[in-house]
Amino acid sequence: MSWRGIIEAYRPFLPVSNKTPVVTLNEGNTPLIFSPRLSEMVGREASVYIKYEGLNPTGSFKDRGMTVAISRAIEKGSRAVICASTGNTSAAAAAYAARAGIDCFVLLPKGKIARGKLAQALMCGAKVIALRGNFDDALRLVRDIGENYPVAIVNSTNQDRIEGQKTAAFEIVDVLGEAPDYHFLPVGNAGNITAYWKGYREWREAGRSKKLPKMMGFEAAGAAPIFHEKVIKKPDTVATAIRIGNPASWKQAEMAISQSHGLMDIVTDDEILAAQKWLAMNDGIFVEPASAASIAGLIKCLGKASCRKCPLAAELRASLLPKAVTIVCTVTGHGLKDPDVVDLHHLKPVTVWPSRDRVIKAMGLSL
Ligand code: AN7
Repeated sequence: MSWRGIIEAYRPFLPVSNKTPVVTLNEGNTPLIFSPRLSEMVGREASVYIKYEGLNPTGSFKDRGMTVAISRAIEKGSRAVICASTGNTSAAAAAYAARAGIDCFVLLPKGKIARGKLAQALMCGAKVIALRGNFDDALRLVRDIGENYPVAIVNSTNQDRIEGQKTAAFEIVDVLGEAPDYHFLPVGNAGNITAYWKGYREWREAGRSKKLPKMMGFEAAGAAPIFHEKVIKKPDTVATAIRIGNPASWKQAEMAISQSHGLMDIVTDDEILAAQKWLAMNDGIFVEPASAASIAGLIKCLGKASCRKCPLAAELRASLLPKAVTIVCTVTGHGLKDPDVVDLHHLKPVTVWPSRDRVIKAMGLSL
């Protein structure tokens, strides 16, 4: 039977009943792609897999949570939803709200949303309000408005979002037949790392796996409140999706890290861009900058010395790594979301007149 979205696939584990009207775009069931080169970089028969969440219907992992959040909002009689967003949540909310035939309001930091995401929200009919402020201002206002007006909040402060997003962990265990040893994720509002940890624990309780992964979260260096243990007033990073200074799921993320004996660390914009380029050039997987934070994090850990608190680096140093270590890196959003980033990589086409000789020369071949 064809795939009908995460609610139909994992219904007993989600907060839905037979009465819930399912609003779906057939999200989920995204590929888990083996990366030969990353595996080789880790060494010792390691297997590194990329969970490619950019292949969801709106191009990010947000669709998993949004199918549950919008379905439940409709069930409760909501006729409008609202979210604060660095872009991807707004694209998903707009799409699922359009599908459900309800209004969608999104509050965004002006000028800090990747072009593709803004286009998606506008095209799907959301009322887009650009704030002269940052994401944290937007979330504060959304919480206030959601409490005082008849609009349902679909940020990850809404538990239905976390419930939907945990299904990515289910899928990984179902494909591998066991949980990985390490799971690398970018961290912004910290909803996703919370959701994965919940998913891994529930799937183990359901008897689908024996172990739990160490959760490895990576914030952008200029927007790293959890790492620095303080609110960042003016977060800044090239990875606009994770430009967040006061994450909603802060405490839950700290729990996931400590319970799993994992790590919360930072990656610089240069490391993020280098990892984004590396993944595109070596694995053919083009992701948006924020998504590359998980890959940058893995590469940082492999640099051993630089990552003192890192359990993976420690295992590598001490040669303790189980021989066939399994690592999953989630890449959260598609590269097409943020096409302008190509300029930061100084990549552009070669322009020539349409003659055979010019083209042959441009190809680098001899005439
Ligand atoms: C590509 O869209 O917060 O730690 O408003 O778009 O669960 O927040 C996006 C976050 C990682 C971080 N990668 O996930 C939003 C928003 C991408 C993202 C994250 C986001 P969380």
